[in-house]
Amino acid sequence: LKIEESMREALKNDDFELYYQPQVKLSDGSISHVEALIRWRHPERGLISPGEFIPIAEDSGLIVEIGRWVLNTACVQAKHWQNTLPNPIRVAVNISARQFKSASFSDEVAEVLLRTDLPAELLELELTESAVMNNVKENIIRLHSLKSMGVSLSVDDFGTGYSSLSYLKRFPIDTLKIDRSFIIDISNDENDEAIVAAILALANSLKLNIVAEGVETLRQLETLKKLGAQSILIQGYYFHRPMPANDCEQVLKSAA
Ligand code: G
Ligand code: G
Ligand code: MN
Ligand code: NA
Repeated sequence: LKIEESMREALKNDDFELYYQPQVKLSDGSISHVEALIRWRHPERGLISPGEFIPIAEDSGLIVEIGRWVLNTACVQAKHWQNTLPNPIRVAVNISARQFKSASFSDEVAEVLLRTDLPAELLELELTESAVMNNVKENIIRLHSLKSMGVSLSVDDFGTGYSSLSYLKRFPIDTLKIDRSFIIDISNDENDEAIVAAILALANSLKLNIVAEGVETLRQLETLKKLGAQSILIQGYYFHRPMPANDCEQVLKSAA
């Protein structure tokens, strides 16, 4: 309960912050996508990673409020970049299962786009594979209602859940994010390489975009290139770590 109270305090005191991690196009090094990642700047404990507090926020329901703050902050930032950068930058926001399931979620998305005057194409919503694959019938309706506003939809942590491939075809999604666990050993483990190759083939035939997450080394990058994955986006420490908005803006400016 203690941590729950301090999360409420943090919302009031503006102690949360969004970091941004660029996604780099493998073929030409350009950047037109970034993922927003929440951080908690705790007055005593310093920077706390979301892995520590998001699960607690989910259990307590506070994720709905935190999620609203994240969505609003990311849209304000995306609007700022639309006004100040020469190329369009799409900002991806993580949506927890609980947020996605709440009845008012798509209204909230519509409202924040209107209020921040952000074109819907500049917002991407990242849903985890497990969130999307529960209650498939309901989710297809939810996803269509979001999609009809013009936002992009991506499936986070792809490959870790139990995606039914036949459902995948019926979901109006744009992007699969290959989970980091398949990338870590991709250059040493033939099985991981085969799995990634299969995901690439699947994405290709379903006309989905791909983001490879957690690319840390040149070897991993070379293996992805070898698999013919020129059109994919690379998100990982090899290129950029998540960073504060101002630092990210400098990266976006120099990549433009
Ligand atoms: O940035 P980092 O690797 O520490 O993030 C850890 C986890 O926290 C990731 O699974 C990420 O999806 C999740 N996460 C980061 N930011 C947000 C957010 O704004 N909302 C939600 N729901 N999850 C987030
Ligand atoms: O689950 P989700 O994909 O939303 O979370 C992405 C998380 O992965 C972020 O917390 C981010 O900090 C982390 N991340 C991004 N790139 C790398 C990387 O190259 N290596 C590692 N270990 N983590 C990464
Ligand atoms: Mn994510
Ligand atoms: Na992920």
